[in-house]
Amino acid sequence: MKTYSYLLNVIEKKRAAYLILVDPDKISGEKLTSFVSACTKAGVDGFLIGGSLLMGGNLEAAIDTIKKGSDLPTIIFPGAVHQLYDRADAVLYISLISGRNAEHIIGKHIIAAPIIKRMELEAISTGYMLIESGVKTTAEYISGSSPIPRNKPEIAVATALAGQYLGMKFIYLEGGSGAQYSVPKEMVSAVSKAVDIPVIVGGGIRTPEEASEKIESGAKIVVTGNYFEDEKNWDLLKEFADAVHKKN
Ligand code: 1GP
Repeated sequence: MKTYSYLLNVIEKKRAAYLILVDPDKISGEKLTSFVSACTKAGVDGFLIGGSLLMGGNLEAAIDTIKKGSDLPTIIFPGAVHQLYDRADAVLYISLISGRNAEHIIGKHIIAAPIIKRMELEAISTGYMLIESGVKTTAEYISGSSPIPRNKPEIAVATALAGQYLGMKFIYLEGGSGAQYSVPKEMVSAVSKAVDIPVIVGGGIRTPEEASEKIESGAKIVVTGNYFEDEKNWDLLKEFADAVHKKN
């Protein structure tokens, strides 16, 4: 449980962790090398790699590139069973507990389990919850499941508690990549208060203030992806990392 312990340690030492989602369809090669270096200098705590849909991107090459440029953990964020690679440090073993599509709750996991075992990958069991975010996101469409309404924190609380009681190590509140609105702070707060396991929040976070607001509401890990696909925004990496880490 090296990567899981590492994340708990970051949360303890820095108040929260900041992870960057790398979509291999959107960035690769030299641009990824420069991005990894910018992230490392800015104080990012690790990388998630993957996506709901990989068109032409190469997950393995992206992980190799990140590992060449940084010692930060590479954690697969799998959109499908074929998104597994033995050189990664860990895989978020995500079960879509907000949905009712058995394939995404347990089906794909059974196919992936022997592969994960063979690869000796660290699997971090994560209760993944899609939250309504203004637009239909790729994650929602591909998974064929409806998100939890954003004005129903009680549904999110009950679902997250179920995840905890099933033994999950993290709860991931997901607005979906490119979400119009990020997960509401009231929901982050209600879920974080109800569960004892760390809450991850991602999707549609575009400012350091928004990142910090999630942490102040009780989240322990913030993830951003889209915003840094535009190189012009890289200057703000440190501001995001500081906003996540800073003590009040
Ligand atoms: C990770 O899907 C998110 O949880 C990333 O979302 O690309 O909107 O930052 P963005």
